[in-house]
Amino acid sequence: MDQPRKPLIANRCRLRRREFLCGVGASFALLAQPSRVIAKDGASAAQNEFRVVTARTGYASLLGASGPPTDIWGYDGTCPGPLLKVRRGEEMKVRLVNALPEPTTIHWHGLRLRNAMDGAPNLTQLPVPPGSSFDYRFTARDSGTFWYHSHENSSEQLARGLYGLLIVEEPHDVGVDRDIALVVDDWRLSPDGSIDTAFRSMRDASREGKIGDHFTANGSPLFDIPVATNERLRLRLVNAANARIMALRVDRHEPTVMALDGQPAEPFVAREARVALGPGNRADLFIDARLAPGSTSEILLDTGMREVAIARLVYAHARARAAPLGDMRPLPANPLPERMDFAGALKLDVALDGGMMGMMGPRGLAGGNQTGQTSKSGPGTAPSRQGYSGAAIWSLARRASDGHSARPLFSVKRGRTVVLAFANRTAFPHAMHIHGHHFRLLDRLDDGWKPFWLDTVVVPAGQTWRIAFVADNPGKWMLHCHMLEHQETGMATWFEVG
Ligand SMILES: [Cu+2]
Repeated sequence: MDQPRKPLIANRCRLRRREFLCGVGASFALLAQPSRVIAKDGASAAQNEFRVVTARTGYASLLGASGPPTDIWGYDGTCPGPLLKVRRGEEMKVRLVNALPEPTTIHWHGLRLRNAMDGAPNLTQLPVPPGSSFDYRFTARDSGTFWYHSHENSSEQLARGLYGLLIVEEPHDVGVDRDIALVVDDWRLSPDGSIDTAFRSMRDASREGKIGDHFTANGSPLFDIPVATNERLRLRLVNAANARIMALRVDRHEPTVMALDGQPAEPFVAREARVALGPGNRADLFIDARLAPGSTSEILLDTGMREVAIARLVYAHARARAAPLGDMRPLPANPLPERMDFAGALKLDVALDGGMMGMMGPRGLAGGNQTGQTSKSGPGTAPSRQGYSGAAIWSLARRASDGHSARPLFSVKRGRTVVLAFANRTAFPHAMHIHGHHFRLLDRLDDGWKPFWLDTVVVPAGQTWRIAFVADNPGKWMLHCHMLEHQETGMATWFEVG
């Protein structure tokens, strides 16, 4: 059996440790540190239990089978990366090996896991230098649709393909015939099919972020989903784009929204068969395939100018059964807080400012180093970055930060309810993402809330939206815009649950 190169956890170079302390501040001594990868034949039994995921260069057929392949960065060299699956309540053990030319981490988006495994660089762990590895190990508390992606130099590393799907399986069968995921992305490609490497553009960052015009689902320009008449399909949608809000429509079908951002919702029929997902958002749809055998139906992405097919439901020539299945039962609940104490809540106004038509001026980011990105923590130091590195274009609660500054936005005792009012005073929408917790979106006029949970919410320009959550997961958690160019130019902070 082929064994991947195994890291030796015990081997830590003293010199490099000293560099950590000098280079990025003594407080980071407390952060979990990566291990050096040592090429070695054979491995201990304990190491075998980890699923090794290597961040490396690879290829993807973004232009389809007939087009030239595109050089990407991907987990195990593929985009999306390998599908990771675990059953609820079980432990996930992933060893990230960094074979990239620059540092990286993995963030497990939407998972309410223990803080040290969250992958927030310089907040919960040191970035993993090239040639090193990091062991992620956590229990999956919630079943649902999640994804994992780089959280270091995110705007470039995600745009190059470093993301994948993570499914936490329900404790019992949910009554579908097929379970298909569509990880949707938009790419900016050069005419020869290669990824446009003009990352960190001030122009993109000060507007809606980097928007691509080449669309893929699961790395393919048109992904075919086989179905049969009267089957029930579970469709897991993930928006993996840097900045685009994906407005999707399933033609000639009536999808029911069963879960959002991994958490079961009170099922509801999607209006006009449309679902809009901000960057990072997921939706689980149940779709009864009611067209005639041999039919084909499209899943369309609305660019605002036109609709583009990104996938198709391709019907078999025979029926699966004589009639569709009966009622849809809600997905099994996850252990989320049942109530919130609004009277005793910490309430905070979080102003979102900056950007084009609200420009703050070119200041440096508060906290952290001025590049905000570049790790000095190991060999193969990241190449010098062009573009906006270190510039403050946006602010969150009147501070422009890279998300690991010395001071948290707030500190809260474990178990307290937190209400945040995101006041978007900019000319662009922002996808506000909170790590380690799911929140309720509050109604505009009263203290009711929407019948679903989210970990990322798109706050439209000029509007104030309030969210509430119980800060029940101890540690240091990022709160940032998931439009990655915004995140990297000021719209990021963190909070502490004690
Ligand atoms: Cu934003």
